[in-house]
Amino acid sequence: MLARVKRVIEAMPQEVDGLIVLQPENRRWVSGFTGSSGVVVVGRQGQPVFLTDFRYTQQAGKQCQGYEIVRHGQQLTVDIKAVLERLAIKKLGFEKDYITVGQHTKWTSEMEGIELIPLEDILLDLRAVKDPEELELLAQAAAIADKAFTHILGFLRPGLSERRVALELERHMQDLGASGPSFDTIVASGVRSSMPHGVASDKLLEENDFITMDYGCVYKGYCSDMTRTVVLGKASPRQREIYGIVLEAQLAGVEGIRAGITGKEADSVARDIIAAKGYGEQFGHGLGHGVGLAIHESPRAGATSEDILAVNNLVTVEPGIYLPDWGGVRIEDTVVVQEGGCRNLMASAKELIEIK
Ligand SMILES: [Mn+2]
Repeated sequence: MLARVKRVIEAMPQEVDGLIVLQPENRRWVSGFTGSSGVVVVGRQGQPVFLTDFRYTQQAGKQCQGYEIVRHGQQLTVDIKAVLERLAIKKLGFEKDYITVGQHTKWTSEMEGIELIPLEDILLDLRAVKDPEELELLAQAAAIADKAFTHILGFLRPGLSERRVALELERHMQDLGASGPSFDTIVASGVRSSMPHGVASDKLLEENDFITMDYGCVYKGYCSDMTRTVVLGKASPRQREIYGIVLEAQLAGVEGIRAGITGKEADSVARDIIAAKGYGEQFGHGLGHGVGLAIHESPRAGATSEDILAVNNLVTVEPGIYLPDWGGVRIEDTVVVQEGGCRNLMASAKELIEIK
């Protein structure tokens, strides 16, 4: 993990001489620690320190390679302060969007002599560019989601509840090695498919329903994210029409992804197609988002995003059309940004599938 620590030190703004990291995905990324409690302190010089309590000291010793492990007691702030003094850190950067007011107040009163400096999430930016090891885990997480889709096609039938379908997807992914779903599985059928985030309900699947399944898994800490919409039975002409527009937008969206463009430019490729067919207002969310240790991370691809896509960013491409009281369609892949194009991690078919 010291290669990542080095990247953090390089990215540290001039005004700080050290950084404290508590946000779970940031902490995991920079230290390798998979547990739920611990504090990372990185200075410009010296060995990085991982503070944790009795429950996690053995685990931290194994996982946080290159770190000094400090077992803290009841007075965590006192122990943090001792580490800061040892590393000669006087100006401490912290994750301003993660630390609570309560935490900050406590630090201010208990860490006299330390200047606390709120920072933008520099680790989030670093995490956006995946290394080969991360890309491999993300590809495996994606492959598990793909296999679950193949499985579910043989499982869907009228009379099943959406919740049962969600459970089947999740169970299948866990059978294949996933630790769990990467977010609350969305199974939205019939008119419910017009809700972009219709988490699986007790509604029963009915003949001629659109079924939108948006789901993914966590594999060794890394998330996958995909969406497919299928028809139970035979598609109506209207269902074919709407599906066809979303598919055209999605294919063009994937085709348009490449390093160097902004999130806004990526978004507009798909959005222009949907808008030209008169459904711009019914595509009310962004094209996609980064994926990694967290299900939603940098970069953002949306109508206002100035994020610039870089090689080895992950980004989802997930246009949709949602028509209240009728239904909706979304199709989503997760792709790896490359020079001049992208590599799609998802292999599942996107032509309209009718479940007979
Ligand atoms: Mn997504």
